[in-house]
Amino acid sequence: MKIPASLSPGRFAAVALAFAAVTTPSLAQAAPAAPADAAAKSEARRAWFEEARFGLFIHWGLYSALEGSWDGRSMPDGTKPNGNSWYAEWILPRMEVPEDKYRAIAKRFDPVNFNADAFVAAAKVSGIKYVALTSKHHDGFALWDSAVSDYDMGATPSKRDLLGELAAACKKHGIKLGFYYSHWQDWDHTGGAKPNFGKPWKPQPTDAEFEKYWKGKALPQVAELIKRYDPDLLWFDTWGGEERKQITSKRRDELIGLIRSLSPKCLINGRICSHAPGNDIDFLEMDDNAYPKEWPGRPWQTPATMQHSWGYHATDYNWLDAGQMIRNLARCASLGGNYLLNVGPKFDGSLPAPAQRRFLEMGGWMAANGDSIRGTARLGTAPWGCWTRAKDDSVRYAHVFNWPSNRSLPLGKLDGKTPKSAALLEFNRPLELSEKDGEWFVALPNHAPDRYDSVIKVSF
Ligand code: JFZ
Repeated sequence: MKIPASLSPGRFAAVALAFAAVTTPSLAQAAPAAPADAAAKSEARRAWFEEARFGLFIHWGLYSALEGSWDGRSMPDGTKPNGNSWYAEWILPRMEVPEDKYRAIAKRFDPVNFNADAFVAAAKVSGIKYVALTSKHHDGFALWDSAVSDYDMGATPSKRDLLGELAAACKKHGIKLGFYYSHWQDWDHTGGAKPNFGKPWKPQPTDAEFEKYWKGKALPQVAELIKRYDPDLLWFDTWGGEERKQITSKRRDELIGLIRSLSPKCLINGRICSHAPGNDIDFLEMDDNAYPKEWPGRPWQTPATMQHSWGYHATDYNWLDAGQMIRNLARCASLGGNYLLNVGPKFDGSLPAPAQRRFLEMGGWMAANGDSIRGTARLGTAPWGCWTRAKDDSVRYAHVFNWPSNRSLPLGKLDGKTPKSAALLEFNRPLELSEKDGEWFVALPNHAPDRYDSVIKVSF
């Protein structure tokens, strides 16, 4: 809710202070950090992130109530000019839901089945080490009680501090805390960017309008998130250079400057400005479900869905199986990247059964093979799968997706290193190594012991 300054001096001061940090001349004129300095700081800040390799994305908001359907029609809906998408969190503009009806969902947002502790515990089983929850998605609704907006958790019956509950659960379970914040698209505020549809749904803001939104909502809300919840990561969203007009390098640096001034530890993703992320982000964010073919030259992450939709969609049956996710995770690790796997909780806060099951399945594999993912460094792809390795290269992990029918796994030249032993990681059973013309081979059992990714540990 919006709070007049006179009623809540503490809160207002906090926001005003954060705000002053980006507007005071001294800071605005300060030279940007030298790239080398910024790089060293980022390296220290993101150590946990690179160690983790695996995180959980959570898309949850008012859209979750509609479950991908409106007025008897489900997304994707070819009869609507902009309805041809599975993304249930886009239901408002794509299915042309009347705005008053969409906004009214807030009045019945009472997530009685959201138990942050149980939720985090269930997700943690999978092996994830951090979460990123949509604190505000494109629709503009803040999932916490914001001092600069009435379109927020404060307008719901329970007024629960969901972000605080999640923060406490993460702390308890040793999981790092992240928030997605839609800083560019805001469909509720006149000044927020709007979808770039063939048939416009709402006009784009003028620059003056965007500036009003930027200073009056986006920057203060980001400051609130940091001051109230002390996140380890902020996840911003722009794509395809479409943000060019509104998210200029100046505004990008203003937002980064605000975050850096309030929190030395908070990581920032590259989608803060897709056309020019600059040197002061902490990692690149790939396109949705997009995997690079080689190391992009910086730390990176792929945001991935379990279905097509990010927000809960009741009739999106396009679930990946756990095996596909396990391979995606291994592929990311093999190229030095992270896998941010999404779940869309139901409107009542509960975890959909198919997601719960996949957490368990991935966790089963991770319990046996986690050493080949967590804390590893990149080593690239292989004809039969991919490679990861211990940071000191004392151990290499062959992730075998395609089991050779001749029972001999070609390891290649191993950079001229001589392996001491090889073993199936899960079974800790030795396998025979042999060498021919400088190339190494492992003798395999008849059948792949894991139908998704059998890991062979090669020690030096
Ligand atoms: C964006 C959001 O619009 C979407 O709702 C979700 O939050 C997702 C994680 O991010 O969607 C995108 C962003 C970038 C691309 C595609 C969808 N892209 O560049 O391919």
